Amino acid sequence: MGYKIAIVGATGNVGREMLDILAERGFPADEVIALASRRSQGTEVSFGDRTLKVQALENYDFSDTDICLMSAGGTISKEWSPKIGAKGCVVIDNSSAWRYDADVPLIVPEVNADAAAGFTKKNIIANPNCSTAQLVVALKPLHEAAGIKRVVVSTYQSVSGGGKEAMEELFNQTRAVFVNDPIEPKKFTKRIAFNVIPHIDVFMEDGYTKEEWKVLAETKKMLDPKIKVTCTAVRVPVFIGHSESVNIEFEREITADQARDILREAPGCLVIDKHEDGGYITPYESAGEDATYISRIREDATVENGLNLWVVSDNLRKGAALNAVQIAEVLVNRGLIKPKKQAA
Ligand code: 2RA
Repeated sequence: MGYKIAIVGATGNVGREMLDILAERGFPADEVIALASRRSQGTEVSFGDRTLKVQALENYDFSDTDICLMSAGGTISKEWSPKIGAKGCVVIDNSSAWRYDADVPLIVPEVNADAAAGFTKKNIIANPNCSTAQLVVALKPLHEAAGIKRVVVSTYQSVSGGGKEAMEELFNQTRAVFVNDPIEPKKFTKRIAFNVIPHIDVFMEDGYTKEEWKVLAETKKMLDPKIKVTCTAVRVPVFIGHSESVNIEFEREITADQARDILREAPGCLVIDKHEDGGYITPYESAGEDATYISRIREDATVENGLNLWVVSDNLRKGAALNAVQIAEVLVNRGLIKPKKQAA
């Protein structure tokens, strides 16, 4: 007997990707239910070679559902995750609503899969922000090898992180530039076509943005609270794939060659690092792929034990849907949950 899985936000960028990844990886599901707001009721979404009719979240009874993959934003998650959890269905939530709650594990399976067992307090597990997920996949094996003291991250985040409307805005503005139409930013605060915007999510009192704060808070929660992290998060005119320039200071000596060898063996990492034209990865090439790619591994001679990396991943996959499905796989493969139908 397999599991019954519900996807909340099934019509969105990440929801659709979740359905694709469940099908691709042959997740042991007997039934997959697509849910969204009443507005999307009746819409069709694909799941492998099947088509699912979207049902309204408000009318769905989670009593016999085992796992809910939720990607519907923080407000919906705040309201619905506790209700769904109370029905004995484990919510794996992609929003920031629960990530910093001490009773909710925040999980990247390559980094802290053991912590997933702590889901029982609220029946909720949080999926990290896209820019943090790929970062910690690359940092974890290096931290184990040489102890990370401080990380300076600059992100180059694709518009798909802002949803379907953000992707449409890049497309429409790019077209408008060529045909000389007026450009009116809607979703973004400034023009995104042929531009970059150093602002993602809301501003906080200290001048950092919430996106930048998430990178440090989540890295500390998942990897090590002692690591110092600072971040500048930037939106770039790329459809899919987040890139990060990462400068790391270690406790102990680690050479670029040693780091390359460690990352080559590390789960989830793929090193593409030839010192020649094109011997590195770009976000365009990461789209549709599962790996966290690491290129441009270099020693930073301006600090003691310093390294620079270029880290790229598909933000809709490792940064969201893939990581959520991998968390569900941890629950299943470690026997942390059993299908309700079998248990009855
Ligand atoms: C972004 N971090 O790229 C968001 C998506 N989770 O805007």
